[in-house]
Amino acid sequence: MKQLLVLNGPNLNLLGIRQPEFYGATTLADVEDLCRQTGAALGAEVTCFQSNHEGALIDQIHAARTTRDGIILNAGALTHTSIALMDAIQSVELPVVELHLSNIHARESFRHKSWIAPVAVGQICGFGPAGYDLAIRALLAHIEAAS
Ligand code: DHK
Repeated sequence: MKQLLVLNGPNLNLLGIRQPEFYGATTLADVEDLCRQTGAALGAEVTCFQSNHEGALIDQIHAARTTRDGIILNAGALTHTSIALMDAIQSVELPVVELHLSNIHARESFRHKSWIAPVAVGQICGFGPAGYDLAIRALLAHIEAAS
């Protein structure tokens, strides 16, 4: 059974409350349930983790190196600033799908830059919580094709 990690970064614990015009009304708990259900339907085990702290996310990426087959990462605003997260992804050599609820390319210009994109398999953005379902499917297809 494939093991996937869904990592959510800063402020995503406030999903459902925070700026619903961008991030929707679905809570993080509901998003994580959706991820686990999609994974189970596709024969994968999904583990979820959220932190507001860059180092905690990096620790999770490092730990995933020997325990997971791939990562879905919504790094929140760290997407646009964190070379450390980019380096962590490059260091573990796991496939990563970059995920955003909102369409970052249709928002402020500072959100157009992603430090995750160059080290990700691909990016899914703009589809709200359904993006997590798409990301799990895309990641599993990538892992299957690579094996
Ligand atoms: C989430 C955030 O918190 C923002 O900082 C990003 C991303 C976009 C999202 O759409 O999920 O710019």
